[in-house]
Amino acid sequence: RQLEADLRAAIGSDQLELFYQPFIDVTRGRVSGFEALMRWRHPVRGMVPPGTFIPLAEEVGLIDELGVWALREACRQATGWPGDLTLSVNLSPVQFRSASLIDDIRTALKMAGLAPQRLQLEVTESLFLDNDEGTLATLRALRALGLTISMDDFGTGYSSLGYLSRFPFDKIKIDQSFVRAMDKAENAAIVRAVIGLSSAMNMSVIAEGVETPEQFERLCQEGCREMQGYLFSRPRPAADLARLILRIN
Ligand code: G
Ligand code: G
Ligand code: MN
Ligand code: NA
Repeated sequence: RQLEADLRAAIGSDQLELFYQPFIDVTRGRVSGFEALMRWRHPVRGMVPPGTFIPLAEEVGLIDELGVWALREACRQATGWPGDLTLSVNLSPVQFRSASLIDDIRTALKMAGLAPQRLQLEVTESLFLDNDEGTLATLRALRALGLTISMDDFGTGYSSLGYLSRFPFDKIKIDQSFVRAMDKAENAAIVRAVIGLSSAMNMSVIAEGVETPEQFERLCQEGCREMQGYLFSRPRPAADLARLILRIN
């Protein structure tokens, strides 16, 4: 309860901050965009991880407010980046039940003056547990705004592959659990299959959680052209991004 009250108070205060982790276009060796990741510096508890406060926000009905804050803040910051870089923002499945989601996103883009084409939204497979037409309609409406949608943590959810044919995602993010264990033949086979599937369905693909040169090499051999992970950079505060772009690009 106390944490809930604290979170309520933290929204819009300087306790909440967005960190950013780059996507790397490995064929060109350049940063192609950044994923926004929330951080909460609690005045007493210190850093509270998003794995703790996002489920809490979902549970107590604060996720919409938190999500709107993150969208606006991220769009505002992204207008200061080179114009060819994508901004990727995570969306909770709970936000899809909000009647104002589409408006919230349109407003965030407009307030910041960010072109919709530069925004990517990351959704997870749990979105399809509800499996209703409403989810598909919302995804289509979001895409009609001009932004792109990626399937985050791909391969870890409960859903069937059916939703991939019912909704055309722009990008698949291969979950880090497969990348981490790619030295096992079965996992390498999964990664290969996902890359093949995405190519056959005209979706792009990115590997998450790339930590070692060996994983990088293997993924290159499998034809993976975009990657994200500690090998390139951990999530960093917004103030560090200019230096990070200079270091990599
Ligand atoms: O890097 P990390 O510890 O930041 O993220 C942990 C989890 O929290 C990930 O599953 C990530 O998708 C989620 N997360 C981080 N920031 C956000 C956000 O702004 N919105 C939502 N819905 N999830 C986020
Ligand atoms: O669920 P989502 O993919 O949005 O969450 C991304 C999470 O993965 C964040 O917590 C981020 O800090 C973490 N992450 C990003 N790159 C790496 C990596 O190379 N290794 C590990 N272990 N975690 C990573
Ligand atoms: Mn993500
Ligand atoms: Na992920």
